Amino acid sequence: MNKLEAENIYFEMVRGRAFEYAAKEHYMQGDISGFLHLDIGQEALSVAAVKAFEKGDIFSTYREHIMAMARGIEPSAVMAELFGKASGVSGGKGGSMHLFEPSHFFYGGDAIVGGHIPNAVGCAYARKLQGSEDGVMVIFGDGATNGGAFFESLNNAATQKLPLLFLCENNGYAIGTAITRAAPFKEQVKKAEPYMLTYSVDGMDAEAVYNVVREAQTKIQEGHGPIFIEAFTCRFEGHSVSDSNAYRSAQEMEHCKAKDPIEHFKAVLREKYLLSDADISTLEEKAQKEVDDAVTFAKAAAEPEVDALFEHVFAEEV
Ligand SMILES: Cc1ncc(C[n+]2csc(CCOP(=O)(O)OP(=O)(O)O)c2C)c(N)n1
Repeated sequence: MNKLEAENIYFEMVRGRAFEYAAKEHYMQGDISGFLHLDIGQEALSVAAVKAFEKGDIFSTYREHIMAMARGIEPSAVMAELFGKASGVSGGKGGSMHLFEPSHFFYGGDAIVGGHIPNAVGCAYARKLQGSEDGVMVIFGDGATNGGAFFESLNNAATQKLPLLFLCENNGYAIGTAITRAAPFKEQVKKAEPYMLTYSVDGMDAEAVYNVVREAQTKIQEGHGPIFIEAFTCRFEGHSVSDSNAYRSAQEMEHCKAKDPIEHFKAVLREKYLLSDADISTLEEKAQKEVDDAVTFAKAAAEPEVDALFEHVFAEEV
């Protein structure tokens, strides 16, 4: 990655974290309802993977606000969606877990854990038939790899040699269940090894994530077929805002927070890309301003019209 890309990734990671804290605050104040899954601690993966997967379609997990913004969806449109407003990215009818924007090739969030993985297989199959070389990336948590749909998807993608990148965000937990209690081993990459080329990466290291995703997309564009990446991450908050996170010890949380991806990447910016403290502060202030503006926009935005309930219920005829 070059200096400009590194600056942009840092900016988006910081903006993502500020966005998540603002969303949490407004959830507590009752401005946001429904589910709210925060991505604090996992920003390196959410930003760097999406930035590295430059072209092509992205199917994301429901922990997706930062990924949607990294794809180019405006923070105001994401925040307005959380507030349930008509100018939200899904018209205020999707909420936190359903940020869809086909014009950005972003098909985000599925309330059924792993339910989006077969959808990505279908999309990759369609893209292959259409002769597109860009590829499809599907992002999911470690918990999703225990479902049958995941194994069927691996099998289909490998058999059909589909242009599909499976990206597993292994934060060690599915709600409060440690992965080691739900699967026989910690590394979910082992499940994909018999089917396809696999990589493991430190998901708290933005540069490492960027490089491995970029390498995988290049291979996919060259006709290599499907690839699986497992990125090890750590979420700093509970599963959702209503989860008290009581199942993790103070010691475990301390260990987790010591790997803060923003602090880690800030050091990279200083040492490798020679950014000064003033340069870094400028990026941080700009990020906070964008989030403040997004909240102001979302608060003032209009509610959806009642008639909007009847839109997007059935597919339009093609
Ligand atoms: C098929 C299905 N089973 C169970 C649930 C309830 N559920 C919602 S989120 C979740 C945990 C998912 O964990 P993971 O895939 O690791 O993602 P993470 O929350 O860690 O990002 C579960 C079990 C669901 N929504 N769908």
